[in-house]
Amino acid sequence: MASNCSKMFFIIALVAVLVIPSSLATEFVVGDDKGWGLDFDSQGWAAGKEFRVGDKLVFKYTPGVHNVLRVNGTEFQACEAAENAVPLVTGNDVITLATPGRKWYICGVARHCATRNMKLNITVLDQVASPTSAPGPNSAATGTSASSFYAWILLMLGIVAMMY
Ligand SMILES: *[C@@H]1O[C@H](CO)[C@@H](O)[C@H](O)[C@H]1NC(C)=O
Ligand SMILES: *[C@@H]1O[C@H](CO)[C@@H](O)[C@H](O)[C@H]1NC(C)=O
Ligand SMILES: [Cu+2]
Repeated sequence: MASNCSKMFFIIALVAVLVIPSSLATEFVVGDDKGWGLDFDSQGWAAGKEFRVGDKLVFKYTPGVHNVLRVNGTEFQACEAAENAVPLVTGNDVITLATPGRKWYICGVARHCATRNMKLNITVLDQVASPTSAPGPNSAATGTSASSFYAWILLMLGIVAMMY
């Protein structure tokens, strides 16, 4: 028969399973308190930060004054996006870093990129493996996040099972 105690553990386990994977992702506010603005110190801001798949970049600025364009390396160097590129314009633009590799962002308003350094390039790394995830025979480098997630579920289910 389920006691109050085991019910409590079940709830704790559920919360852990739901909360822990998302807490591994980091949200980076570009420019921190200053936000995304003129004379952006790209190198300074990015220095010492580790960007990983699943993390988010938040570009904060006054709408209409700036915008955010995702560009490639060539466009970044030239400070010019493709003709059909659609800028993010809300002033609170959230970009989820979905794939590893180099990423480039510029402001497309006036000549903010070319003359006021409104450009940001980062390198996104693979998701970090959780120390609780035991590497299984089928675990690939890209599968570490999913397997640590399932390891947590198994662990929590095990705890719940022991309570009954
Ligand atoms: C970047 O995008 C442009 C189109 O705007 C394309 O012509 C160019 O080949 C791309 N460069 C790279 C390195 O992907
Ligand atoms: C950003 O671009 C500069 C110059 O192109 C390069 O030296 C730097 O390594 C890049 N940074 C990242 C994080 O890719
Ligand atoms: Cu701008």
